[in-house]
Amino acid sequence: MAKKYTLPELPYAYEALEPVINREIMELHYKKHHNTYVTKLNEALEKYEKAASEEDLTKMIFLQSTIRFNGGGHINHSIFWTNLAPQSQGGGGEPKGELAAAVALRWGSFEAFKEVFNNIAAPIQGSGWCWLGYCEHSKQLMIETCANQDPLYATKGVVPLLGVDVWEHAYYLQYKNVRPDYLKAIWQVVNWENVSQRYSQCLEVCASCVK
Ligand code: MN3
Repeated sequence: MAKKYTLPELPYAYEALEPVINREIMELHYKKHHNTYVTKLNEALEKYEKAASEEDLTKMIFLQSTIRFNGGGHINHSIFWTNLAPQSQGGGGEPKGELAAAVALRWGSFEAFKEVFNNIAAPIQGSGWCWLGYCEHSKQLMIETCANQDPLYATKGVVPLLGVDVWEHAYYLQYKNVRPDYLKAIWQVVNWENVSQRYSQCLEVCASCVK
């Protein structure tokens, strides 16, 4: 039996990110959108397992795009919820320590980084994500975009640290068509502790590779 994926617990209440992201968006985004990715991923994996047992390669290939889309949606949103935090629980502010130093080294300052990030995220055509990631080869931070629900590591080999969902479902009910306003506001609820932990894990992995 294929593993059943489940919706991870949301680490805060639906209204906890207000006024940056309102309750209605969070509730729909988590309970409808993310939940649907999980349900469809499980259905597709079950069909894939059956197709594999029947050695039906055509069916297996046919199912791959469904697995990529819904599996990616599950991976991306599972990271996204933890990348955010209410201001009462440490959301907003600036990165500290090693991550702050790496951001300053790459973009000059935290303010400059945010500007570059938003300038890349705002014009993403259609639906997608903008990521702060870590490239294990160049050992550098980078900003990358992904279309649809393509997961960053699986499609670009870059470790995801902070993802911003720029699908309209992530902001439209509150910000309408003005994606730049959503991008400007979201920094107030970024959980830099979570992003830093992800970055530290990358450095630890790299350190153990060298040995
Ligand atoms: Mn989404």
